[in-house]
Amino acid sequence: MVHSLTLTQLKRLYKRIFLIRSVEEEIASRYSAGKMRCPTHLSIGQESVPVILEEFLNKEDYAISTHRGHAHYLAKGGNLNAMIAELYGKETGCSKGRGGSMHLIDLKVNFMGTSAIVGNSIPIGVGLALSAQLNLTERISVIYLGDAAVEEGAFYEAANFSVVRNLPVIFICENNLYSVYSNLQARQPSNRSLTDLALGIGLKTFTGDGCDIKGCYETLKNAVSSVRKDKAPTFVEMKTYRWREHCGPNYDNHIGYRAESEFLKWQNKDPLKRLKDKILSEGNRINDSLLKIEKTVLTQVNSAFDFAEESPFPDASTAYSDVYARDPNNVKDFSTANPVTIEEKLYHKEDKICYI
Ligand SMILES: Cc1ncc(C[n+]2csc(CCOP(=O)(O)OP(=O)(O)O)c2C)c(N)n1
Ligand SMILES: [Mg+2]
Repeated sequence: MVHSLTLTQLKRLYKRIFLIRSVEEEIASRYSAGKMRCPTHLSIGQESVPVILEEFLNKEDYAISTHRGHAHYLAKGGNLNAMIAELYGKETGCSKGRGGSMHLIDLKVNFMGTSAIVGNSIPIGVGLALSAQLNLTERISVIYLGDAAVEEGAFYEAANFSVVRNLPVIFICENNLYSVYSNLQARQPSNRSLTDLALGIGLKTFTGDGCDIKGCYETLKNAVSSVRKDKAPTFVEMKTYRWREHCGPNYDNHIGYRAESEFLKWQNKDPLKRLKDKILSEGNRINDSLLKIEKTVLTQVNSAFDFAEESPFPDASTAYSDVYARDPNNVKDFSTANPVTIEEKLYHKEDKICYI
């Protein structure tokens, strides 16, 4: 035993955090090749919260997330190959190549989607909690959000509704201190925390350090129990830090919106490294078993990239399937040799074709 976690549990957590870290490091190293054409928000440094939370979730529970959602999707059990293929815009992607990094979904594991619009997934997650309650299920709904999403009107409306209706919802706020380049200090009064705001709405609240594996485990365990057993809509503020730029694969401390010393302070608290050190302190022979875990994971990651690279792009004739809006003046039907607008095609051929 290390703290209250068994060695088996620690190794399981390590494998899953290592997987997410490796996937995102690989995205970062391959990004400049230009094959992943979507904007990509990495959460390197922030991975432990969703992985530890997953220890207390069931497959039936819902989860919904944000523009920075790779870790949330993978922690919930989202298909890795389909995620990487999505970043490559391929037909085998989880959104059939139409969504990219910010639109991940895997309904098989009740990962209900991610969105580029800050705060947008919050009311949807509360709606999922309402459906769970109305259908008399034991499901809970997990809503991942960033610190900036707490500043959106949608948060207040949805959080208030969840309190009024006592919904089985848990707001997991990953407070990484920044909204793009703006520190919280520039956005909130110094004497008010995000947890205070949530408390004021009537949510049950918890605060924790996302880099402290044991503390994070205890906090999330209690928070999930508060939703599941005490039936209280709950808000968890987890302090964390993104290592790389807001959007893209690079480090950007040199541009001046945050200090290198701040970055180093957080990097020194790397949850993956701390976890590895804890496991290694358990005995001499453990190093081999960690190496084995790492090798298996890296094979899995490489094969996901191979899968994505080898997958076909969606056929041009399907360009208007599964989309909700189009500009009729600018829409071409690529299924014909000489593309015409859909309106022209309908006019000329009187086909009954539904493109939207
Ligand atoms: C409604 C809306 N406003 C602004 C933006 C531009 N934007 C994209 S991400 C982001 C910052 C979000 O910060 P936070 O919620 O803390 O998440 P983080 O990026 O730190 O993970 C902003 C302002 C947007 N996408 N949607
Ligand atoms: Mg943030």
